[in-house]
Amino acid sequence: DRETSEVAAAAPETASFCCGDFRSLGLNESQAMSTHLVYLGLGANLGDRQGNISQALQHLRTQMVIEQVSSCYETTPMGYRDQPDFINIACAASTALSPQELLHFVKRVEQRMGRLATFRNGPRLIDVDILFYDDLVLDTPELTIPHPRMAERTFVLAPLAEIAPDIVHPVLGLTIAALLTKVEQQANDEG
Ligand code: PH2
Ligand code: MG
Ligand code: MG
Repeated sequence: DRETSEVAAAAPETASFCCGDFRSLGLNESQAMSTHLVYLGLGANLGDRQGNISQALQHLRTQMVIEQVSSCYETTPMGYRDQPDFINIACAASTALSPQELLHFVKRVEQRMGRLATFRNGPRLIDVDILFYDDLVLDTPELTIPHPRMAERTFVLAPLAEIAPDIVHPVLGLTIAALLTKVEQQANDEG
């Protein structure tokens, strides 16, 4: 149209690098972008917990740029309680992997680090969970994004609130800071 051709005429060198055409190719904004901003939650409660977290971050760096890392939180186990305390962190990363590729990649990292299958919520050398993938909402038998239990989990929300308090959960419509306040109030109410 007129407006875009004027812009192109005014800046011919940059026009060829512009990605303004993606809609005509049938792509939405996120599909057209080559990288995606993802938030991951990491946890460890066996062995050298701190070392396992650092090692997992090193593995993750082979397929993503780690943009932000929270501090380490020592947390009491939720779900199944008769196990050692966890160290939990959250990180933000940019990656070109699709959601399914990312899931398979983090599973490979867990396996390469020697994680054995135990039971649901049981102890582990390392756990890497996908919390957010851009503002994608996905629900398949294999993968649910945002992480379906994150809003109940202080051990996820506290580290995440440190690096991304203002991002809005795309399903619940609340910020991470607000979700953390809520879960803390619930814990207080329950005594
Ligand atoms: N992970 C679980 C279950 N319970 N509790 C804490 N404190 N930290 C965790 O990472 C954790 C948990 C399932 O993945
Ligand atoms: Mg988990
Ligand atoms: Mg997991």
